[in-house]
Amino acid sequence: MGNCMTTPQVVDGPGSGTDVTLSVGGSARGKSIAKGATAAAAQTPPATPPAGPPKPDALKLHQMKKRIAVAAEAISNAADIEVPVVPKTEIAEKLIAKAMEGNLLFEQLSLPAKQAIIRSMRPQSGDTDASKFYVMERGSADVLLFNEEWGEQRTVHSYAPGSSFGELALLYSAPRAATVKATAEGKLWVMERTVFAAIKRTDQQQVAAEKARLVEMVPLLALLAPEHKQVVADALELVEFRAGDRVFGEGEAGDRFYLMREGAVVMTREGAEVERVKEGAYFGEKALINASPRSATATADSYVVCYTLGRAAFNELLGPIEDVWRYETLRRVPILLNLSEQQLFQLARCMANRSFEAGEVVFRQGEVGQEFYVVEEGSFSITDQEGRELATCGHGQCFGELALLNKEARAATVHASTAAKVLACTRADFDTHLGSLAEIRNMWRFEALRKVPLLTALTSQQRLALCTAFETRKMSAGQAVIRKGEQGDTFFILEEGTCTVVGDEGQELGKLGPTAYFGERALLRNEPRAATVTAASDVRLLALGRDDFTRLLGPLNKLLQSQAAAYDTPTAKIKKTLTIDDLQHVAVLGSGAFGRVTLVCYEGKYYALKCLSKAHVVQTGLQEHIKRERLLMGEFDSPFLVNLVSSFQDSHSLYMVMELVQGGEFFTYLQNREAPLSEDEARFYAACVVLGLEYMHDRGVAWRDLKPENLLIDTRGFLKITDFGFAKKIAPTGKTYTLCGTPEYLAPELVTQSGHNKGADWWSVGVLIYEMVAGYPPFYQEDRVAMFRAICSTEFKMPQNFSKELRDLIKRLLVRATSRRLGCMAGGVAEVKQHPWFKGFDWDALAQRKMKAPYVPKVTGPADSSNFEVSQSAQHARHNSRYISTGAFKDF
Ligand code: ISQ
Repeated sequence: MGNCMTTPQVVDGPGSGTDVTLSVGGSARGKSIAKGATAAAAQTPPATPPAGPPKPDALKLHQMKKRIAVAAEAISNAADIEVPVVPKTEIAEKLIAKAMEGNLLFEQLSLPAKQAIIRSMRPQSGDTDASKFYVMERGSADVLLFNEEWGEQRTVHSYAPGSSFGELALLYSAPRAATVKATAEGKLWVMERTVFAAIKRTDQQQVAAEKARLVEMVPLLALLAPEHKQVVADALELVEFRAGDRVFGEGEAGDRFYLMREGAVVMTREGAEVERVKEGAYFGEKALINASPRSATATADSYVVCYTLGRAAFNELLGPIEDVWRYETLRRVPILLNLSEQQLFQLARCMANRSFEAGEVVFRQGEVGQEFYVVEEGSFSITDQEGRELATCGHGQCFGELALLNKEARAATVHASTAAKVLACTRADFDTHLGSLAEIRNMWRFEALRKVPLLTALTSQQRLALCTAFETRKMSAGQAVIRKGEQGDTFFILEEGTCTVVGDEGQELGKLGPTAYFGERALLRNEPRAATVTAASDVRLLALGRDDFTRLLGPLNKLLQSQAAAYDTPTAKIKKTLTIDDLQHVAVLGSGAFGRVTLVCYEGKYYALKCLSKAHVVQTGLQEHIKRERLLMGEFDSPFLVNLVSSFQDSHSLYMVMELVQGGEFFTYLQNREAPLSEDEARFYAACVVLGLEYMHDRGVAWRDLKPENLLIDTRGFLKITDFGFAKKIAPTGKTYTLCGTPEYLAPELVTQSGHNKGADWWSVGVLIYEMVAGYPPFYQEDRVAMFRAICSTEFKMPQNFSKELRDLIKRLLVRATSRRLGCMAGGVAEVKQHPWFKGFDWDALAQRKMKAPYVPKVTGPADSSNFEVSQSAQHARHNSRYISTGAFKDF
């Protein structure tokens, strides 16, 4: 909605800011800019910004225009982009290198990547455009800016040899808001966005792969889970040494370890060389365990580049390495599978080290079990009464685990078959630190059930009863869970993996992800199965038989019947393939460059119809975004997201029929208020967003476009997330690189394009909460480059009126390092929900929508569109650009 039905715009629209960009059309020709010519884009902030940094007063939301999203062109394969090599003088190379120094965009690049950029820059020729970055070698130019207040164009800055401008253009296509006019004959070097992006992407990927490879080599880290190795790799810092530099000295307390990227380091003991550590090797790793003295002196034998990580940083990220090892062992123990990462760490900390001699008995059959063991080293033999070996148990395996669940007698005897070490934990220890395992397993299931939309109306008591009745079933990819026409007697909830709903001809009707449920209709209505559901991956299901279903959900039969009947309500999918002629137009709800959103009527029910011009989508290269949006919306089903009901297309347009949300845009609501929100009000809205994000993140999807413009208020005052044009599934250890989002809300890792994931959404939550209570966003600067700099250096002022808890929450969300950002660490969304600012907030009541919203919009009937403000011109806007079919939307 920010961009109207905000299909993202690659080209930033006018009025979206005051980026200083080049006016094209001057007489710049050849390799030089002639005196008097107007030339290149100037997004670089003038040394003294003309209007000075805006005062918060000037930023009140109610004076703010809707902010438009930006997106860089996605590069599917950076290797396909040709990177030119343009010969230049040494002077020119040095000048370009100097101009790049201290520039945000080049900061994180490796030396070879910087050199590739310098080599690829070519002399400016012909007209300039907005997708380039320029370095001036000779000449001078003025930056001219028109400002409505001045009523004229003024020179706000001048460029001299060595000046650079246009770096914003390297991020995304920016608007032209100022003119650069040459004042003396000159020469410019130019860099194109796609070339820059290709060099940067290749560099980031190479660096990431190199770090991952190096981390993989260190035996101390071998046990870490892939996501923890990724955390370590991300935290590695680059350091350089000149030949002869001492890295550390013998006897010094070790505080960090090193991974060699380039060069060689010599290790000496009492002056004598003991080892040479070369490229690809590592040293000093014992420092990760403790500060024991270095056993040798390390000296750079040549120019050395290496990655390093300190123990303190490691501990801050993952905790002491010994606990991490224990954790890694524990997470492979089947009985503990359902414990959260936090609980496993807690358990790791409370387990004791025990050693056994070869032949020593750990426990005998018939004894009452008190302890549970995880093998660290050596092996154990499990034997029956007759001394027959039933099994053996080695590294990472456990035995005696039933002692954690009940006080039964041991069923076998266990003795050490070699000298062995174990981690041991008694039930009493376990109960003291974590509570009863049986209860924890139920609690975990309880939490899982809380997320099942069908069950939100159940009381906690009822849900708890369900937990014990569910039985876990595992199925392999390809197996049918239920078959159409069969008499069903089981209700399923998908815990892990994906299932496919299959039609009569074997065609895919839809995908189901974790928390999706199926099979209840056959039980409620005593009908045969209405569809076939197959496991699309290996899945874990919770199964509830007919008796338990009737017993436990029987009292709720009426409610379940009506929820099942909700399949026939406005959020239920429309089965028939619609055409635009099936829908009756009622009103326009929003409009933008791509098309518009209208209120429509179909068979007496009202919907929001988003209509996108195919020509526009193709012109702006956003086909993939739109297809992804359609696909993800089709999979989503949450009260905190706008749900998709149907989609179709014709020769001109793509259509998405959505549930109608009538309370208007949250942005409009904020704008029309006299004052910003109170913290209580903001907490309610933030919580709605947190639940919406939790739903998406649980499915591996990062949203990437949080802002008030993309939040709608429903008739009861709850927020719903709309616009999933930037939403993307990202693998748990994966990252994605293309910049997209709304400048004010971009996380630093998006600005620097250093790879991001769903952690970027938690940064945006920080921006949103700040903006709701302050009335303006934290990093806002008229000058975008200055704003991006402020974002990357997390420079913002905390308003006086923010409570202590709010300050703390914002400080923990607006953290540059994702590994230390709230929501991104081990505890995930729970870290946000449990923050003191949310103390006492009833998350359950909100999830069940049993809470009173601070504001309930006036809605007079199902066709009322009055909460949407649409200009006259938007009412009549037409989006009829011709589109010649290329098959680009065949899967829409
Ligand atoms: C109203 N209801 C649902 C979705 C919408 C998207 C854009 C504008 C209005 C809407």
